[in-house]
Formats: sequence, structure tokens, C-alpha cells
Amino acid sequence: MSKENIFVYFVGTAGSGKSTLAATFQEWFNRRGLDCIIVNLDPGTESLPYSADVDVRDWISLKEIMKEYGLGPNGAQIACADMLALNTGDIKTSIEGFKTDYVLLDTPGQLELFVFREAGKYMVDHLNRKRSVLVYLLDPLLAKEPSGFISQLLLSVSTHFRLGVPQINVLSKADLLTREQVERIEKWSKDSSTLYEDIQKEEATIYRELSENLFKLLDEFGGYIHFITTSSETLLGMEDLYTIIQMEFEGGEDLLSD
Ligand SMILES: Nc1nc2c(ncn2[C@@H]2O[C@H](COP(=O)(O)OP(=O)(O)OP(=O)(O)O)[C@@H](O)[C@H]2O)c(=O)[nH]1
Ligand SMILES: [Mg+2]
Repeated sequence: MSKENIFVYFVGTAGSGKSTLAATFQEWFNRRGLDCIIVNLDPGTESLPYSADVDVRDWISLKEIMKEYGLGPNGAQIACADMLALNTGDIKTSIEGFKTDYVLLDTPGQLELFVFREAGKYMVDHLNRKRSVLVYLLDPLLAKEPSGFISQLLLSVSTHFRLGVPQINVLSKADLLTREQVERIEKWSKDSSTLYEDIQKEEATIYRELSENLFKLLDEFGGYIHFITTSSETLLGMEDLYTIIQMEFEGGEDLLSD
């Protein structure tokens, strides 16, 4: 390893495909002869589509917290999320035991636990804020209509606002949409005026008006409407994701050319 490693956080609403994308990205890496590790930060997960190199469940168990403190699953999730901060030092030491270029971090299913409570920010700060990037997954089934797309972007913006690290939006599980649907959403990203036109075709309600105004806000700040399209089924977008991350930190230099 010639440089400090890069931390890639996978964040998104429940079931948006975070764990699967992290696993697929790791496979893609390995196939190219590159090295990366995966850190599971979800103490409540029962099964993972990868073998975690570092696993928060070694320190925190949702079931044990429920039993020990007499909490239900939601209360215990919150307690676990807060405990993440207490275990950040151990997690960091464990990560440092691996000499790797990329560290992929799979965050808990409930986005708000990582994004809105203090522990997520604490973790980003203590692992290495300057070498961190966040991959924000837009759920395709929620993002296929203009107002749904806007609401997904708002969550993405809130995440950026909270954690303050470079962020890449990803339209995940693209294989679940038709080609026409993907092309329509991609057009919104490339030419935001088409998104505005499509919002105006929605039923005329107070919500449409709200969507129009939110669109203007997002459009004004630039960048927020952009995303790359991925699929863990077809491997679509893995190269793009890698290239964008490398651009962010290494000016586009390929690790293989080191
Ligand atoms: N068709 C298709 N299914 C996918 C893809 N990625 C994930 N899935 C499926 O979507 C479901 C949720 O995927 P996960 O990777 O567990 O999503 P997650 O965001 O980690 O879920 P939580 O951690 O529970 O919030 C699983 O059934 C996956 O098999 C994809 O690219 N294409
Ligand atoms: Mg998951």
C-alpha cells in the first residue's frame, strides 16, 4: 500500500442494496487483482452477501442488547448505533491490521441510525474524514417517478449535509427497471430541465408544487441531481464507481498502474 487507504461508506434506505453493492464491488476489485476489505457496521444483520473482514457484531450484538437492557428491536438498534462510537477505536485498530487500498463500509439498514445520530459522524471523523467518500444508494423503485426521485435526492442531500464528505449518488438495482425507465431517470440527471418538465406532468396538487420548488433548490446547488447507474446482477456501473472514487482522491490514477 503506497498511500493511506480510502474509506467508502455505502448508505441508503432499508433494502436499497448496500450490502449487495459492497459485495459486488469487492468481487469486481478482486477480479481486477485489486485489494479491498469490507467492514460490516450493521449489528442487527442476520446474514450478509459477503464474508466481513471486520464485523461490528464482534463487539455489539443486537440480540444481546435487547436481552441485557430489556429493549425492543427499535430501541436496541438505537442503543447499538450509539455504542458504535464506543467501539470505533477497536474497529479502527482491526482495519489497520489489513494493509489494503480500499475499505468498504456497509452501514445499517436504517439510514437514520448512521446518518442522524452522532456515532456515524464520529466514525467518519475518527477513521479518516479526509480519505472518506460516501456512496448514496437511490432505490430505483422509489426513484422512478419524478416526485419519488426528488424525495430520494432530499434524503441524499440531508446525508451530505450531516456527514459532509464527498458523496456519489448511485441508482442501484437498475436491472429491476425497464430500459425506458432507466433512460428516463438518466435523462433527468443529464438534463435537469427534463425532470422539471416531468414534474409538471404529475397531478396538480400542493405536493407537485412542493416538488417543483424542491427541484429548483436542488438544481440551484448543482451536482445533487447527478448519479451513476449500477446493478449487482449485471455488474453495470462498477467501473464508473471506481473511476469516480479514484478521481476524487488520486486524480484518476489507476491503482493497477502503481
Ligand atoms: N435485482 C437486483 N436485486 C438486488 C440488487 N442489489 C440487491 N438486490 C436485492 O435487494 C435486496 C436487498 O439487498 P441488500 O443488499 O440486503 O440491501 P441493504 O440496503 O443492505 O438492506 P438492509 O441492510 O437490510 O437495509 C436483496 O434481496 C438483494 O438480493 C441488484 O442490483 N439487482
Ligand atoms: Mg445491508
